[in-house]
Amino acid sequence: MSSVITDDLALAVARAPINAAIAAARLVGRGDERAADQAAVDAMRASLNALAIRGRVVIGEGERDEAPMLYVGETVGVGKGPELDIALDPLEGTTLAAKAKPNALAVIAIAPKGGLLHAPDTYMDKIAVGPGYADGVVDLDASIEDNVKALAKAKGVSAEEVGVCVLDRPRHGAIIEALRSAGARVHLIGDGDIAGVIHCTKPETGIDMYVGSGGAPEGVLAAAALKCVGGQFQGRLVIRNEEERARAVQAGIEDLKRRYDLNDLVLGDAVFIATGVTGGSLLDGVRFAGGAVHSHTLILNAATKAISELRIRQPV
Ligand code: VTB
Repeated sequence: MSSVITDDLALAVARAPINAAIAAARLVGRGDERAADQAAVDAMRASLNALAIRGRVVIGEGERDEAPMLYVGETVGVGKGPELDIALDPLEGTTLAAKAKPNALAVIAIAPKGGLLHAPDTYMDKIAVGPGYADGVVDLDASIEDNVKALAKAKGVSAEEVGVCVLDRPRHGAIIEALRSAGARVHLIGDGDIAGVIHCTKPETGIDMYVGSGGAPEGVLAAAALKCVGGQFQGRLVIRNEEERARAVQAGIEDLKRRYDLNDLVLGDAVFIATGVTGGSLLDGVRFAGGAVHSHTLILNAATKAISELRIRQPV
């Protein structure tokens, strides 16, 4: 049976991140993270509800009691059409948008029903590399030094030519130190580790590997992107207290210490779509000019292997 995940469906779904990005872009640089996020959520929800899909949010804005819109379990779409799992982050990098810093994105991934891990809202330890390496070239449980060495060897370069992206957080102090003493170049980002992971697939960014802990939901979204363009991703939930344990159990996670590979997070076909809110190394940001709004969107389809970029100029 052919996949329900067609390029036409991907194009239709793209309206959701595009509209979310445009809505959030009006609030870029205003220092109001909440307002920018809410605008993106409202626009994404309205767009999804206009689509001929039977969608279920598996990664969203939070659990039902804490998020009135796009909560986990919410159904979206007109109630006809393919049954889909939806993972979304209407504004990935709320702080980036509020401060007008690069790489704020509106992001969504879709898969046939049951195709995406329902990741709880906890941290996840992550490691990722781009395509073209033997399976298991890096390992979440190996030392930073061994991973840098293995990657350098596989790439045929010295460790000094390995670039690694890490979220700039005090909790990553030891990782950053170990990376530098192994010889690697460390690219620190303030926020947005979905973009951080995708950077590994783009040699021009100088980034070969992503390591560190970030949101588990963002881990599934990043894995969906890698599923489409190739690359490797491993992750493990970080459970720090009872509340997080309860959240994971509620999400249906049985083995809290499980190490997830790409294919455990995204089981089969998937589409990943991101629209730039602020411009950056992956996408241009939304721009208002001459009575029009310009947007830039990346659509990756694992089912058809199509990689599309959409530039839309539409009246404001
Ligand atoms: C992570 C990361 C996201 O926020 O969730 C991070 O995955 C939050 O980390 O991409 P801290 O709790 O350490 O601030 C992002 O960077 C942006 O949503």
